[in-house]
Amino acid sequence: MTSIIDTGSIGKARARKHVRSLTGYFPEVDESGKEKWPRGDESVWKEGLRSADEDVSSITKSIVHHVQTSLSRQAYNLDDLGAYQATALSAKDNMLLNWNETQLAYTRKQPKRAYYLCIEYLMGRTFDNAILNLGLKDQYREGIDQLGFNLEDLIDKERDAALGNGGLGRLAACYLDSSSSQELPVWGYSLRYKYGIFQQLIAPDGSQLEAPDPWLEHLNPFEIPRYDVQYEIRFYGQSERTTKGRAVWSGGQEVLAVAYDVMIPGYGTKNTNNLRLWESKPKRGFDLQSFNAGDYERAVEASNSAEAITSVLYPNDNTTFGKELRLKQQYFWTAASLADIIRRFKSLDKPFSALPDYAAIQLNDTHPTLAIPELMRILVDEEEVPWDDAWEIVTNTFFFTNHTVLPEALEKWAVPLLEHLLPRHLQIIYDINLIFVQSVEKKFPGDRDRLARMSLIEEGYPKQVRMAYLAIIGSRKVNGVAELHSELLRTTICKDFVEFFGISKFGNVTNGVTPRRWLDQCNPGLSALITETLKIPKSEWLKDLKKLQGLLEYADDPKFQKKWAVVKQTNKERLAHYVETTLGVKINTKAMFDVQVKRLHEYKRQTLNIFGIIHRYFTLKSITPEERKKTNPRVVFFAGKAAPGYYIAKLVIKLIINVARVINADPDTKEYLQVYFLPDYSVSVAELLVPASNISQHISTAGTEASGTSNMKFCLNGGLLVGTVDGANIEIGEEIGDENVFFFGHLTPAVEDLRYQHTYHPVPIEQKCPALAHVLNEISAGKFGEGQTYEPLLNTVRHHDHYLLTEDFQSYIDALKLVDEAYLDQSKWLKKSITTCAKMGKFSSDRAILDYAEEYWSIEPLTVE
Ligand code: NBG
Repeated sequence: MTSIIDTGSIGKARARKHVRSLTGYFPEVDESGKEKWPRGDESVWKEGLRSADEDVSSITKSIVHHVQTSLSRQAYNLDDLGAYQATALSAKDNMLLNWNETQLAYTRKQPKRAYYLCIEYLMGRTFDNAILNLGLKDQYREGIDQLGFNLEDLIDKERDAALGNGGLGRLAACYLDSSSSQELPVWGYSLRYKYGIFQQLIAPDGSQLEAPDPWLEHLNPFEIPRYDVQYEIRFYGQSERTTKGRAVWSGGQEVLAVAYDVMIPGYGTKNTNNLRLWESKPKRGFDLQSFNAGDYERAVEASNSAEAITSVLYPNDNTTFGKELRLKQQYFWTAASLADIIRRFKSLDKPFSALPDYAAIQLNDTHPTLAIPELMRILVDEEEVPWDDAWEIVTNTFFFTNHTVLPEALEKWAVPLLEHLLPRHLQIIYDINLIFVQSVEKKFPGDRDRLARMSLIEEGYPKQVRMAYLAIIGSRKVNGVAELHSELLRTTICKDFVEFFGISKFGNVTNGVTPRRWLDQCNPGLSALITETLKIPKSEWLKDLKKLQGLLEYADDPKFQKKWAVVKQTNKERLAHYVETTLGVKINTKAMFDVQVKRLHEYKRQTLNIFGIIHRYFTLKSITPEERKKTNPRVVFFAGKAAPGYYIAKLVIKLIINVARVINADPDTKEYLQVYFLPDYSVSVAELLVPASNISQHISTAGTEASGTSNMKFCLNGGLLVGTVDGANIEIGEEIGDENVFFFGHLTPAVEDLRYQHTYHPVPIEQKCPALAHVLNEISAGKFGEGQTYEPLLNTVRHHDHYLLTEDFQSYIDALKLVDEAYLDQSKWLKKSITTCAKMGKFSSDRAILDYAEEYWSIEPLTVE
């Protein structure tokens, strides 16, 4: 076989063949100013254009059409999965119309846009949300029914898009939903991981096992591959300085970033934003020379290493890893996103100084911080903008949100690693740093400690780059995610920077959650009851959540309370059914449902909960059967994943499962206390758990949980909150009244001192907290399986007790006592539950995204007609 190779084209991205601006068309106008039709006969084109399927019969036609064409199947061989796929494709067709119009409107009107850079988006399922936001859920239900399927069964066939670990990624997903719903021009940028967060399996001994999550195994109906949107991304190589602060970066490895777009439909509007995910591809399929020389392995090596970049999501939450591949992911994603943003900006034909008027780039946590030196590189090296002007542009374009104060989550990258992988960026970081520390010296002459504290480079072996500091100095504004957290930032991590820049640079935007998914979709019964009670259309309160306050006047009404209780009971039964079909156990739905679901982490203190359960178990065992009958039966649910390398967190899972095994089997107590660990927690499992809780637990050591967002979801669904005075719990308490929350534990200002005492003046646990000591001793003694297994976990509490379990245990037990008492008076309880839901208006992600839009990004809504 012979072929002619154009050597000039090797390694070059192929030119796009069609004439468009990628996000819509720029129409030409004739002399009179009238828009010209780009080509062909306008009327023929227009006749061919598709319109939305809004009635049942066009919806069914579209579904059948997809069965026949896209899937090449027939009614004879169509299972639920196929029916789901065809239906999802038909919903996608509808969304696409709005998506196209939205992108066209953005291109034409050229508003300032915001770009939300987040390395994780925990989207969950899309189909249900799509038909809800399109306002076509009823029509789809009926159409599917006519075709002989059931909507809920089809919804169940969709796999979660689990491109995130926990709160950070789910928040990003809620914000996209709200940006479309509030008609704000926002795009998300992230990575298209081939494998999302691992699937969690539980071994018979209670150990967590991890399996890959090949979520793209089947067709993904909701993404649009954009093979025509590609950028070349460089790694390694050499950077040679030239003049005027510039350099030439060459050599190394080049890979391609290919775009996949995910449509984000707004609720009750045509506005449909975009989430652009990058996939890595080798620049050349494989090395032809090695292939011809018979070295096939070598030939595919380059291709494998390029594809590895976007193959897996790192399964760590609130911890950093320092691995080269992770740094590669971060650079690959930020470089591709910036190239895309800059290309779009350049098509406007404005000077670079205008970039901040057209683009606000949100750095969500430190993961995209490399965007700062990358934009400097583009402006200085490629566009020849003078350094100082470039820095002015950069510091007016970026915004930075910090999501944690945990030291183990604050990213630092080793200088030698950066130097190897991104030599030009390290030079730029050093240059930024020099100018910065010189200005610090000017403001605080001779304060060398301060210079060392504020430098972007941390001394040590090796030296490290402090990414949070780079994000702070390279951004226009910085914020935390709840009042307490933002205040902690200002007084700890950012203290020196507040003194340098002034307080106005450091704000707060309390997190929020989308009420579409987290109330209407997951709790249709409650949503219907609210609509019927408020006597306004659902679309009104779902977009203006403060309207829930209208429920307050019914909080005491016994008839309303009864309806409220029926909804909760139905949700509990729905959850029990799920548990029965997945775990094969029957659950007492008359008992109080108590839920703690979140990533397994020592600071979140699932330990406090399981130790509390053991304590309760011993107490139940110690009383007479008669006395037991007077207690409040409780079913406790846990769910959550542990990072695969997080040994202590995995031991906690094992302990929970083995404690559950003993307690659930004890004939004396099993009517009064049951414990379940639901494996493989996900957005979809949360959608079942959240509406079913009577209480939920958010019990982190004070000052450690930046915000928490599941607390908001549970409260929005009328579940009461047991919590520490931490993160967003505090603001929830302020909104709904402390009398409706079960708060306990030490407050943030006490924590530092307590830790000091633990280190320098330790008191034995037997003395400090006898009840907890008893629990730990029983675990050691083998009450819940081989005691030795748990020693490393128990020792974290016995020695040092960094997360202060010994300090908070007694008040935790007391708080749960109050919960039991309160639950006995159902009418009062229901009033609390209704009040809680009614006062959750503040915690809508619509409010949060509007805060960002107005106070940070300066972008405005643009309604797509
Ligand atoms: C998490 C915090 C949560 C917070 C979410 C969303 C990280 C780094 N941070 O408390 O731990 O709710 O971010 O802001 O994942």
